Amino acid sequence: MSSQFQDRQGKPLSLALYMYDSCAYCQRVLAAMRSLGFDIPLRNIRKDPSALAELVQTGGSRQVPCLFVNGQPLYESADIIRYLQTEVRR
Ligand SMILES: N[C@@H](CCC(=O)N[C@@H](CS)C(=O)NCC(=O)O)C(=O)O
Repeated sequence: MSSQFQDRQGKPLSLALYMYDSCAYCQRVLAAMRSLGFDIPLRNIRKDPSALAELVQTGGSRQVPCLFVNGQPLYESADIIRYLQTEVRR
């Protein structure tokens, strides 16, 4: 299956946002995603124990939001939003 997203060089990107609904920082990222028209898969760590386990094992922290980019964690809402705005293409 081809990726919906690409980096600036046109290479496919696999993206997933680890989040939960009541997190204000997650809501900021979700608002940016809506504004960019990016339909990025969500992994809700409060509803899905396997998502929480993946976040902690791979990311090293249970902090959300965390954007997984080709399996690599990117923490901090401001950094995630900047990354989406500047590096990601549909
Ligand atoms: N500076 C971080 C703050 C993120 C943050 O504080 N996230 C909270 C939820 S709103 C969190 O992950 N807390 C740990 C937890 O819920 O276990 C950002 O902007 O992303």
